[in-house]
Amino acid sequence: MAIVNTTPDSFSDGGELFINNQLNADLVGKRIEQLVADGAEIIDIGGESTRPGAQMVTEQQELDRVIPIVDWVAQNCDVAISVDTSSPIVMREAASKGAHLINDVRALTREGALTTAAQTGLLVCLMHMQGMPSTMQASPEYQNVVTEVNDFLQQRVVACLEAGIAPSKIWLDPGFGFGKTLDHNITLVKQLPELVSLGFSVLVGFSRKSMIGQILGHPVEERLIGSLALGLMALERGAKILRVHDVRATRDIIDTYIAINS
Ligand code: YH5
Repeated sequence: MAIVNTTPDSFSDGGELFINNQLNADLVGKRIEQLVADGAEIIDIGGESTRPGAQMVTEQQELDRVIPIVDWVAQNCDVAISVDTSSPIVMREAASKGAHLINDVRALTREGALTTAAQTGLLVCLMHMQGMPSTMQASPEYQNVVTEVNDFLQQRVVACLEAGIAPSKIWLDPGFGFGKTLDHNITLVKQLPELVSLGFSVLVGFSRKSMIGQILGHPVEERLIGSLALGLMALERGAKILRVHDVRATRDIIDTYIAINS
């Protein structure tokens, strides 16, 4: 899964799709064509920055950023489309333009999100987060991070099933860096098989995140190798989808992993 961030303040892929503070359709199109050529199977399009301390975005801003790109990818690329949103309106509009997956870092907890997601019939990725993006890294605390994350996701699965979403359409994600210390993130990697054992496809997102900065002491532009190492460890522990910035290198990791495990 390739990340396409349409927020100008993105810290990890620093507004490269913008000219004069305006999202540029040509740049976005070229970027996505490159991601597909590099071997991406899913394009994850997001219009809200959820990195620690990021600004809130209005629903209209999110629609304006995300929907034209979903529409363009559906018309021009042979790739699955994921929309990174918590907003029912964005979910509905994206579905009408041809999206395949709703990637919600709030696990469909917003008012109306669960019923809307069910109505679209799309795949859903449920992610765990402690707190809200603005404050989540202030002082994350758990009695037992693995059971708390997995129990939360299991509860959201039950809510999805009750709303009429088929189990085959549900993916789970422990939410690396979302209200978690380095210790919490490391424990979640080590014990990923417990989440995998719930029986759903597991997606992980480590790409360039600060847990790699904390392990290696590297700035964001030097975190590729750490991202790949974590990705391979997650595959070994049963993860099925890697959400990444660096598609070509990740494609090589996955293809090598598959060659040994088939
Ligand atoms: C995720 O894990 N993450 S947005 C801070 C960084 C680098 C990257 C430099 N959406 C996830 O990618 N959706 C995001 O520091 C996500 N899983 C799912 N399902 C944060 C992000 C990032 C933040």
